[in-house]
Amino acid sequence: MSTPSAANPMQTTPIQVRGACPHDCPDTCALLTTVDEHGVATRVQGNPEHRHTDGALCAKVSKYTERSYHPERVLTPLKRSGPKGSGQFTPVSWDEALSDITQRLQAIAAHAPEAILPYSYAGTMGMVQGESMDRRFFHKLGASQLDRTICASAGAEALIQTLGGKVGMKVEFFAESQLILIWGSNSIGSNLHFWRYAQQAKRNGAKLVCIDPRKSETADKCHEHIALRPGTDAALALALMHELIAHDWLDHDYIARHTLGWAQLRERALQWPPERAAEICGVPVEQIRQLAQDYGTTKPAAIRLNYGMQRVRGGGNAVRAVACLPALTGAWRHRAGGVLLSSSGQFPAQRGVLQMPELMPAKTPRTINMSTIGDDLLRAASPAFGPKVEAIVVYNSNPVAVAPESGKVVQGFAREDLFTVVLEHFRTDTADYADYILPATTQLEHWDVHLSYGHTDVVLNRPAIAPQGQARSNAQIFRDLAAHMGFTEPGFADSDEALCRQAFGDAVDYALLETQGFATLAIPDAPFAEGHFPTPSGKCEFYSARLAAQGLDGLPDHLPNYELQGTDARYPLAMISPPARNFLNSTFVNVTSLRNIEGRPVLEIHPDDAEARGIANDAVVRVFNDRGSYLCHATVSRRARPGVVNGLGIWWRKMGLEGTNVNEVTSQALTDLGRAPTFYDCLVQVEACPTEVALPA
Ligand SMILES: Nc1nc2c(c(=O)[nH]1)N[C@H]1C(S)=C(S)[C@@H](COP(=O)(O)OP(=O)(O)OC[C@H]3O[C@@H](n4cnc5c(=O)[nH]c(N)nc54)[C@H](O)[C@@H]3O)O[C@H]1N2
Ligand SMILES: Nc1nc2c(c(=O)[nH]1)N[C@H]1C(S)=C(S)[C@@H](COP(=O)(O)OP(=O)(O)OC[C@H]3O[C@@H](n4cnc5c(=O)[nH]c(N)nc54)[C@H](O)[C@@H]3O)O[C@H]1N2
Ligand SMILES: [Mo]
Repeated sequence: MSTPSAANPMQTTPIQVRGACPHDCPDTCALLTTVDEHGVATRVQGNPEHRHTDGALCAKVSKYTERSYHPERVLTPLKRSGPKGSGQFTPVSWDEALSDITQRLQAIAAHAPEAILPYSYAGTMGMVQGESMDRRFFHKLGASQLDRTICASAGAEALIQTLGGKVGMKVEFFAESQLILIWGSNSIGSNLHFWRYAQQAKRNGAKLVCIDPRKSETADKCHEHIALRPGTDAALALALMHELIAHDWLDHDYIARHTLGWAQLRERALQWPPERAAEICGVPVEQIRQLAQDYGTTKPAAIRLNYGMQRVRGGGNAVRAVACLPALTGAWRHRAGGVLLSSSGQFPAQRGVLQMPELMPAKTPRTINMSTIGDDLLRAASPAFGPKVEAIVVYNSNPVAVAPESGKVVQGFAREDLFTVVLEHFRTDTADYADYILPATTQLEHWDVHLSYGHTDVVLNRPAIAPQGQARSNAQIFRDLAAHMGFTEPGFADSDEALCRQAFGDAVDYALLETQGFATLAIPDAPFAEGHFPTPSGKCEFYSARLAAQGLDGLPDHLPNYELQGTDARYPLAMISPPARNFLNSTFVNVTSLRNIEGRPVLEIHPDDAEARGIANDAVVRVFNDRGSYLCHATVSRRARPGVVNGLGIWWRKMGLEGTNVNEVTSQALTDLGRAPTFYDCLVQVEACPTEVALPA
């Protein structure tokens, strides 16, 4: 006999519910969750009907039930009962938590609403649980605005200046390319469904080239690996242009009709003979010449450009330089040619409807950059900064683990006079500093709708199971807070499902989303075959008058790292900190089966650099600079290039050695464009650890 499930009282047999993967990943997979007759989710699979997901999920999301039913889920509101950061909490009722939070926020708003700061990123990429009722709430409150720069804004700004928006090739057509440059991406780990198309191309004879300082798992599977120094991609791209010009591998007709600033770019590129770039990039000049020949003579040629190159001082310029390449060779003429960094600008999202900026006070509140939260939480009131931050409401993010220069971030969150509310699934490093932790639902338990930054389909997420314990969706929590505050605008009454419908309005067929689970946007296969770039000129802008008007270089150039190797004898090693494959930023670190695969926090170091420091494989090492120091285990490996160490991230601090992680040493300096962080522009020293190490409990 079967009993009806909790999510669906009519259900008496196992069912499959269509959903969307919420994680910060370009793939935005369509999910199928099997729910048994007791309302328990027993399995999460990829939807085989969705062409990009193709029935396959990554290792992480295959474990989604393990994460959702994790014994350490926060299932009731919790109030701090010990010192800040101690992680001591007592369960309280929703009513007590909401009433007290309301009073605290009202008291601050009475003198300085901008002293309240929301802090969120893409823990869920859902438009409803990530950027709807929360924004309405903070707009009405008059809180500070948050500049959400921690991941992608350097590249986004570069694309906007060059191509006119976050637009590019359709991911499926990589399968038809004859040459694919995978530039700054470990796609096997972070963009699996693109990688499947690249594999198809490889089987059809395409050449795959990986451009990455680290010999990543993706580099292992490509025909060629160009292991350049971190932060030197613009130099490489300019040398490629030099060779395209020198050998006349140019599409003169395309350049004449669909580009702007060719004469200026040509002059700039001619200053970059391959020898000059080889010196800067630290790669053989022959490798650059060969790459130029491959790119100049293979058709169709495609570039999967990604975030690896952006996390340095010149990250924006590097993206600008690479984004110019397909217009020089006319690669855009073919649907399997061009470049893809992000597809998210192609979606007709109705952000104004969802977020209601009209609720903001007449004087627009200040904006605080999330990437400098370490400094900003420690800043005193001043005419330039405005009021000191007195309250922070964190959701969909774990800043204590992921933001740069964590020593300062921790100091800020530890302030006794900072009122902190964290909406979470788990007691993360950030939640440990909360005054209140509010239990949030997971993707299996709430409604949402998703765009993607790696394909061009909208995906709907229906709840598969009832909320666990007393968990509420983010949107519900902000609706509840609005009610306690006495906000009466009708926008505060919209249900989560109503918000799903508002996200794209009539621009997407909602009935199709309901029946099929996803809907494909109508976009031409080769969007820029005839130009029509969404820039002011309608052309690919090699020269950006908009940048020049801001007093910046109108042309892309190579900007050396802030922390340039060889300039500080104390810190001779460049450190990059790309993600570990089985984590997603700091998400999944507490999922035992995935953590067991990663083992423990590691620093990959080249055998020569290890030997010079007397560091044996697996030894505990201290990684340090003037900002801080952290401990981890050395992996002596040729995955690291000489002079560069790879600190794989992003571990929860409390699960690392001595309660630290890689962001102890990263800096708060910002990129050339887009005000983004420079995680991979970081000099360190590494030493075998002389002392006994405190291991996590
Ligand atoms: N499994 C997994 N998937 C993820 C994530 C995750 O944490 N884990 N994170 C998600 C998020 S938030 C994002 S933003 C995307 C990121 O997705 P991608 O941008 O594809 O990033 P990664 O896979 O981290 O690959 C970055 C690669 O760039 C290399 N790199 C570092 N510095 C440089 C440089 O100066 N130049 C070049 N050319 N390469 C460099 C690194 O060694 C690394 O292999 O992935 C998403 N998907
Ligand atoms: N050193 C170094 N640091 C980095 C990076 C790097 O490469 N190197 N990468 C950077 C990048 S690309 C990014 S995008 C950032 C990412 O940083 P974050 O955006 O902070 O991402 P996560 O660490 O995954 O934390 C997301 C949190 O959101 C929570 N969450 C998920 N869904 C929900 C929900 O529905 N409701 C609520 N309330 N919470 C939810 C999860 O439990 C998780 O704790 O980190 C950056 N930090
Ligand atoms: Mo990211």
